[in-house]
Amino acid sequence: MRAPLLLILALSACDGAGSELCDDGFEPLTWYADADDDGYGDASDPGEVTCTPARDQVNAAGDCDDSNPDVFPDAPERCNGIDDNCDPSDDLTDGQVAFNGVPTDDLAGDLLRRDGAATVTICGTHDLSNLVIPSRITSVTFEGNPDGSSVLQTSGFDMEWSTQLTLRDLQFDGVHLLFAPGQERLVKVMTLNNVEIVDGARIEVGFAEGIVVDGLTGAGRLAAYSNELDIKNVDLGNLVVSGNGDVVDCSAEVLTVVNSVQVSDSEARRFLSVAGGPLLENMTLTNLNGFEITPQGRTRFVNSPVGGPGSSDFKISGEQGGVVEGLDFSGELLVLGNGGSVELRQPQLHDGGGIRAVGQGTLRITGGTITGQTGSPGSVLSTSDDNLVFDVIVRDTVINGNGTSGVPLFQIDDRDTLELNAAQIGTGADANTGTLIDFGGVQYDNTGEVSVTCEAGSCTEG
Ligand SMILES: [Ca+2]
Ligand SMILES: [Ca+2]
Ligand SMILES: [Ca+2]
Ligand SMILES: [Ca+2]
Repeated sequence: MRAPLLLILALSACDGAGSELCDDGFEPLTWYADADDDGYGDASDPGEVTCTPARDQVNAAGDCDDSNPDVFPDAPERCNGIDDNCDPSDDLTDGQVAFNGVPTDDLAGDLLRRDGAATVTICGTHDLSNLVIPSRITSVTFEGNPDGSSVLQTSGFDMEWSTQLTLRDLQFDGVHLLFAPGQERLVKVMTLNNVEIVDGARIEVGFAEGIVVDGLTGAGRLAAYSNELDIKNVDLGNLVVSGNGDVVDCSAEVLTVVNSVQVSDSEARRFLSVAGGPLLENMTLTNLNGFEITPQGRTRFVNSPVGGPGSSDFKISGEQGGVVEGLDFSGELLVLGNGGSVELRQPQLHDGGGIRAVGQGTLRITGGTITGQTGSPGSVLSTSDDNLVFDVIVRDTVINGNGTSGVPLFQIDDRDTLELNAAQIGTGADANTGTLIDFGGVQYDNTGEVSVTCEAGSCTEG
């Protein structure tokens, strides 16, 4: 008896008219057009009561800008000159901060009262010196305006402990020391995303498990003491990563630099001194002045040219006994022995350069190509005239001169040794002297394939 009646009710309800029930037994809802797909319908839409809403209709209203998916009721209020949360009374304006998207005059109190993740939005310039970030705040993000107009000033945060600290879209103007003697660590992962560290400012991080830098500029300083560094899009004139020579227990460190440009200034040299072997990929190192690296372990260059215009010198120090792999270099390369050894694997040294080995140590060159004859004192490879012994061992390497008449390919001090093993003299050697080895004023001529050992003023072919 009842089944036919229910069928009739259902059929009549689906026309949306009256207060009758829909197929699912519920009353029809009011639906609003949501053109920007943020889940809130256009505030100006009076709505449609229906059981069968259109694809772009939602049953929440109040979107004050249905063309902007970032604007809707309860959206975080940002420093952007517009009302993000459809509450015109609390727009975030210049000189204000917001806590988790809500403008506040009591940031310290908000942090004390809450736990979990916190986002502090900075509009304009703010001094947040001595802000206390309690340990219940597990993740804190300081974010500004993507246009770079937000400035975070601080003489330091008082962080008890947070698993993550993020700085995003702002200028950092102050000092922040994220480590303290006697404390194991204050932050687990620090992320810098589109941050400018202004001249004179510095961020120093210790005991972080990871540091992620994606978009860093400015003349300030980042000094990091971390187990693992993942650095992207670095453009910083005064970068110090991985310590200043007194890094403790750096053997586990990993440094990855990808798609970065223009690391320059002498301070930047230290970021390559990473024990676990930094990987530098798709990176350009130019304008190097006194840039010096002390490789530890294996430093790898992948599609990352070094030197070129504006570079006055580039030094590799052997004191840690490291390997430099895939160095793509134009300029004069100074290898400082410093009592240790440097190994260049598969180097590509271009015209205009040359290698000068200075001091005491060992230089091994394996594979690759060395071209150029304009380095001091004019040879492709030379050792300094001093009282110290430098051993140079070249294996499976193509050596090209540039054809300058009378300039020996190798200029070796008579205290030093040179071993050429399956090295190949390639193009550009002068017809008369291109394969000449000047050994302490005594010259030896080798033609074609070279397999020769010179030691203490004498060379033997074999
Ligand atoms: Ca909407
Ligand atoms: Ca919207
Ligand atoms: Ca706003
Ligand atoms: Ca608002």
